[in-house]
Amino acid sequence: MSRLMLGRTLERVCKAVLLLCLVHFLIMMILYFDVYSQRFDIFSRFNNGRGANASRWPHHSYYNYSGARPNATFPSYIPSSEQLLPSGKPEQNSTHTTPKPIPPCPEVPPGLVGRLLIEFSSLMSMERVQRENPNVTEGGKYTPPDCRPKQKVAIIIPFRHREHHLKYWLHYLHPILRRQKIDYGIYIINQLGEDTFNRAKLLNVGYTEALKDAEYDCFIFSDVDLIPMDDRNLYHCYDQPRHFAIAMDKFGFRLPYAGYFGGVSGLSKKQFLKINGFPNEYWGWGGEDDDIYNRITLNGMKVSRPDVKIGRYRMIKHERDKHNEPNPQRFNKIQNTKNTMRKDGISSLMYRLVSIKKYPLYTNISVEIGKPPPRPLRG
Ligand code: UD2
Ligand code: MN
Repeated sequence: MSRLMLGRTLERVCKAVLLLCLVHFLIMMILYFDVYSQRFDIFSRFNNGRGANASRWPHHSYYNYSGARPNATFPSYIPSSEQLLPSGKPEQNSTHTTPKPIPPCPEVPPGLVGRLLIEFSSLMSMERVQRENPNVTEGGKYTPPDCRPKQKVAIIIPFRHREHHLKYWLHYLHPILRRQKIDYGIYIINQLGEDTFNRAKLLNVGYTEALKDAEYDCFIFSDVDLIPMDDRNLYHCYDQPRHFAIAMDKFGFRLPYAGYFGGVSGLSKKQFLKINGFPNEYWGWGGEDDDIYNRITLNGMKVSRPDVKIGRYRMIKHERDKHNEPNPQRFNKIQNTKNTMRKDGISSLMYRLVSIKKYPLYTNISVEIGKPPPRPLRG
C-alpha cells in the first residue's frame, strides 16, 4: 500500500516537474522571439547607418586620392553614391523607424580635390556635358542629397553669342559646385539684338528673374569664360561681398589692382540691396566692375577674397566681341558713383522679358534691355 502511495506521489512529482519544464520552455521561447525581433530591428537600423556612411566615404577617399587629377566629372560615381544616400523621405518598408534628419552641410566639404587641371583643347558638346551631369535637374538646378546647405545660390551669367564658352563653363562648374555641396541654380541672361552689350544691367536682370524663380539668398555673378582652378574657392556668400576671381592667368595670376572686382563676384541679397544693385548705365566694355566696387566701399562694406593660391582662374582666350567696344565714358562715370548709385541700380531697372527656357543644365532668360542713350552733341 505504502509502495503504491509512494509510486503515485512520485508520479505526481514527475508530472509537476514536467509541467514546470514545459512552462519554463514556453517562457524561454517567448523571451527568445521577443529578443530576436528586437535584434533584428537593431540590425536593420545598423545596416541603414552603414549604407549612408559607406556611400559617403568612398567618394571622399576617392577624390582625395585623385588629388592632382584633371577636373574630370566622374559620371559613374555620382549616381551610384546618390542612390545609396538617405533621401530624406520616409523608408517604405519600415513602419516604426523614423527617417534620419539630413545633417547641415559641413563648413569644409569633404570631397574637394583642391587644384584642378583646366584646359580648353578637348572637344566639348552639350550632349557630353549632359551625360556627365545626370543629377542636375531641369533648369540647371542641384541640391545636395546628403546634407542641408545654409544658403541657396543663384549663379548669374551675362551672355550673348558665347555658346562655345558656355559648354566648357557647364562642363567644369557643375561637378565643382556639386563637390562643394552648393544648393544652386544656373541662369544665363541672354541679351537679345545687336545693340551695345551691357554686362551689369544683365546681372541686375539675373538677380530679379532668379528671385522670381526661387528664394535665393546668395547671388554669384560670373563671366561665361572664367573657370576656377581650385575647388576650395567655395561658391557661396560671405559676411562681406566676395571677389572670387582674384588671380587670373591673363593677369599673371595676380590681382591687377587693389580695387579690382571683375570676373566672378558674389553678394548676399542683403548686400546687393544695400548697394542698390549694379549700375544700368555702363554700355560697352569696362568700368561697371569698378562702379560696383565703389558702391561696396561707399556703403561701408569691404571686399572679401580667397587666398591668392586658391582664387586662381583660367579665362578662355577670346577676341573683343562686336558691339562691346570699350566704353569711353567709363573713366568719368566711375568718379561719380556716389552721386549716381541711389538713382541708377536695381531700383530703376527696366527691361523686357522675352523668354524663359529651362534646359537640362541651365535656365536661359532672353531679354531686351534697350540701348545706350544718344551721346550729347558737343559745342
Ligand atoms: C573683363 C572682366 C569682366 C568685365 C569686363 C568689362 C575679367 C576676367 N573679366 O572681361 O568681368 O568687368 O572686363 O566689362 O577681367 N559677354 C558675352 N557676349 C559679348 C560680350 C560679353 O557673353 O558679346 C559676357 C561674357 O560672359 C563675358 C563677359 O560678358 O565673359 C565679359 O566680357 P569679356 O569677356 O569680353 O570681357 P573681359 O574678358 O575683358
Ligand atoms: Mn573674357
